[in-house]
Amino acid sequence: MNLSEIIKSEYNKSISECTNEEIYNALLTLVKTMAEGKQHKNSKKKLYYISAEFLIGKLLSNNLINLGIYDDIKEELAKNGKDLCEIEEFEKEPSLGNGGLGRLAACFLDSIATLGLNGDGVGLNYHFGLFRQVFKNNAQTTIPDPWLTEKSWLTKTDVTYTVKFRDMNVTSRMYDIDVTGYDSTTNKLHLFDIESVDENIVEDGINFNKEDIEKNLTLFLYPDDSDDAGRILRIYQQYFMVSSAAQLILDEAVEKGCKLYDLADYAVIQINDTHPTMVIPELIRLMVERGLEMDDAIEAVTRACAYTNHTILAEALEKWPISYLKKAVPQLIPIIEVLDDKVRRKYDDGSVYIIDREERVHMAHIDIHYSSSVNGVASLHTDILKNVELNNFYKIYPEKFNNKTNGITFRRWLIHSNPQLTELITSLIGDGFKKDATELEKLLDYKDNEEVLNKILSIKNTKKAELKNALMERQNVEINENSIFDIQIKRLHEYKRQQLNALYIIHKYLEIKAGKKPTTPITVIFGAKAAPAYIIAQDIIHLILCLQELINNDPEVSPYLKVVMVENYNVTWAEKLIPACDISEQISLASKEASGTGNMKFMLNGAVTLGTEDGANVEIHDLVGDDNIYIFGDLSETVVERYANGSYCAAKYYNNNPVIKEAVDFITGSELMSIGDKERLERLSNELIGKDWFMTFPDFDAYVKTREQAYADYENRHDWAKKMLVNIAKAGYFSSDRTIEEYNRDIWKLEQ
Ligand code: T68
Repeated sequence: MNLSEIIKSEYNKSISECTNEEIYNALLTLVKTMAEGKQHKNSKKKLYYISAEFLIGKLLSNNLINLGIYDDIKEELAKNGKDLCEIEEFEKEPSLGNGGLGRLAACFLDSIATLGLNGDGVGLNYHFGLFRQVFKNNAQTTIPDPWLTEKSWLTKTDVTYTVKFRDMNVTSRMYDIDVTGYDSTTNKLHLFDIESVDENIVEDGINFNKEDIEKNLTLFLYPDDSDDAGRILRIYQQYFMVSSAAQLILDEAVEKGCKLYDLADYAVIQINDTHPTMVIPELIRLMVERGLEMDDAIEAVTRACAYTNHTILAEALEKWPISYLKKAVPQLIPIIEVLDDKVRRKYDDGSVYIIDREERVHMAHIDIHYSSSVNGVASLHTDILKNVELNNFYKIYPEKFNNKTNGITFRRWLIHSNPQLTELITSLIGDGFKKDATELEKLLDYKDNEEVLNKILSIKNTKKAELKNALMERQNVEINENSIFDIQIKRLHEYKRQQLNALYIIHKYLEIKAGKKPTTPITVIFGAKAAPAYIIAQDIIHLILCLQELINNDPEVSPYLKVVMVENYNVTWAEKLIPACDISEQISLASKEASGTGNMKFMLNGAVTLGTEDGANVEIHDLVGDDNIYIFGDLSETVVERYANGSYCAAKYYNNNPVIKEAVDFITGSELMSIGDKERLERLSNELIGKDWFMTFPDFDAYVKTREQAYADYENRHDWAKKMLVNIAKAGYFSSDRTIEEYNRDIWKLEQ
């Protein structure tokens, strides 16, 4: 059936007579029907990508593009006086993820389906996702972000499992979302849920009774874990996810004739960071329950599992006290003890044990000992894992360690979010790049073509104007589309150093006040959510919002400098911000950002990176060369060394560098104090002067100098357009199709 037939049968109307909501619903039916017809034929071996997060974004356009009907539908709707963009507004964006890790999982699903691989995602059906961010009194507040509507991409299935906890059994049910490949087969994203969840238990903001597990289990992603109840709830969630996954995996394999010991011939399980780690002991437990010897079960599971590490930050590596696990899932303790015991018998280095002296279980250690692959997500990150952070493990298992530099799906981050640039590229080099992204390099032939360079600039201007309108419409903020758009969008974390950007803004504000005006005005845009329990991150948001108020209302400064923080930054915002960006801020402290994927999306859309030699920035730098990127700051070796010898003293920089002192003092000066919250601003200032754990001060001068250089170079638009073109042309390497081909070649080995 085509769209008008569906509309006829569902509503007995013609397209032009329908409301946008009715058309949206009909498009859901159309896509689901078409996707169903392209189900993967389900070959012997299957990948299960288990992740606590899938930051999928809105799906309508993406599905229409991947099914090859986007243009036709848009045209058909237009003929009937309907606008696809307006219809898209009906779709709620599910916030089933937090940041890069979750978005990566979504890009990977797109590429897995596109490459025709047999692989599904497995996660949880959070009713309220992460949270919705609302700014009040220049601070972040949080409210639930419901996304489940009566008609949606989610399909309830008949698949149910019993998941056993210490104090209760619950029934998990599988809900499916189709994952359409681009001009290819359809896979599934399986999201598990329980029926007893009660959305009404949420009181003010996002608070709820954390102990009422049957009612709260799948309410939120990352419920506040600053107290015991919150931490135990996370264990309940994780186990609920992996026990459901493990039962699904075993059932599907057995149905295909698998003998449990041969699981690895039927299933490969990619563990996305440590949140799904309990799948290892759970699979072992289930296999033993079904009659396998413990040692055989351990071998079988080890062969089938693979682990991806996304961070070297110690505080992000999960360690669960045994006492917590006992409260929720005591059945796993004997298995974990066996796994630990085997390690202890073989190695006397306590740093590789699973259970430490304080009776905590190191989840990553389970993954490394009992998986057959351990990968980092960018080449620098993997080197740091091998040589520093996980060196003790690397010495034991050199063959397990491998790098898989992250990637992004060009279907969403170019074709969907920047149709104008897509059209220009297609007109120049054909559309081969949509399937083989390295073909973008053909654009280099146009590096000196005046007409092409002008078109690239003009598309950038169009996207900037679109963003200006969106900001006016959604936030009632006016920006100048002829200013430089300098953008930093990512989770709020001290290591990502939004505070360094804020210090630059203060410095610039003071310069303008003193009469030194920038040639082209500058608009600095932020988007970031901060974990509710992460106080300093909230303080940084507060500082940025106060700067926004101060600067934008200062008639002396605002014609030259503006600051905008978008509210509730999400995938939909990213799709508008990235194509409009001139300068992409990737300024994490070297060694701390595992990879970054925003950096890739920006370069693909012709933004030039201002960044440190960190994560995938290093690879971007190698690809585009010195002339097409702005690199500053200390190298990761220096940083690692400085941490190791404990030599860093922030106060010395503060006292000896008047420019730093002036900017930091401004945080607690009268202008900001009259707008902001004394406690927050003072705490932030003290944190910087007393600690500055992520070393913003040592990089400050170089950052200012390099940023000024980028702004100066921007004045020569012709040369700037060349930099844009080189960035676009070299972005092909960062297609997630390449990343997934590598995962499959080295780890999954699925038939294509
Ligand atoms: C990100 N990690 C990395 N983690 O920071 C980023 N972690 O460099 C990388 O590009 C991306 O993963 C994909 O590999 C995350 O997003 C989390 O969100 C997270 C959440 C809870 C606990 C630990």
